[in-house]
Amino acid sequence: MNCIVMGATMIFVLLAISFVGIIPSESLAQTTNTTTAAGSANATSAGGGGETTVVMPLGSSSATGGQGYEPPTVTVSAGGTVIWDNQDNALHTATSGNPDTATPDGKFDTGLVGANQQSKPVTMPTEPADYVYFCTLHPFLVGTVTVQ
Ligand SMILES: [Cu+2]
Repeated sequence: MNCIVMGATMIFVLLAISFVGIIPSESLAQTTNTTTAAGSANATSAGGGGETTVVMPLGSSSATGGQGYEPPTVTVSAGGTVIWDNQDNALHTATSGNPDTATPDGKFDTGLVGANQQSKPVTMPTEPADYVYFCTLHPFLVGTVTVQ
């Protein structure tokens, strides 16, 4: 009788171990999907005058990947805020300044945004203008915030 109980326990333990092995990868995949869906929703609502979100897409750390800030240009009202949503697997920034010389001008800066992280809402200047920004780690990534 004890042997049967022991056997049944062993089977449960083995089943539990195999489930633990399976579940994390599934939850990771779900988390990634959820993040992507949320990012798309934010990008869509930006056009409607809500929160303005710019995505740093997966692959944008590659100079030849052709992935840049999405959308590359956003328009906000004076003093409005923008959130950068890093969906890439590398660190990025959105730093105002001259991308040709990779020189920040101090108008705004997300600081480093980790992979699959969002920046804090970054307050834009109040003076209407086109503000060019770039990634300090990948200066080939260039975007524009138009303040109107
Ligand atoms: Cu970058």
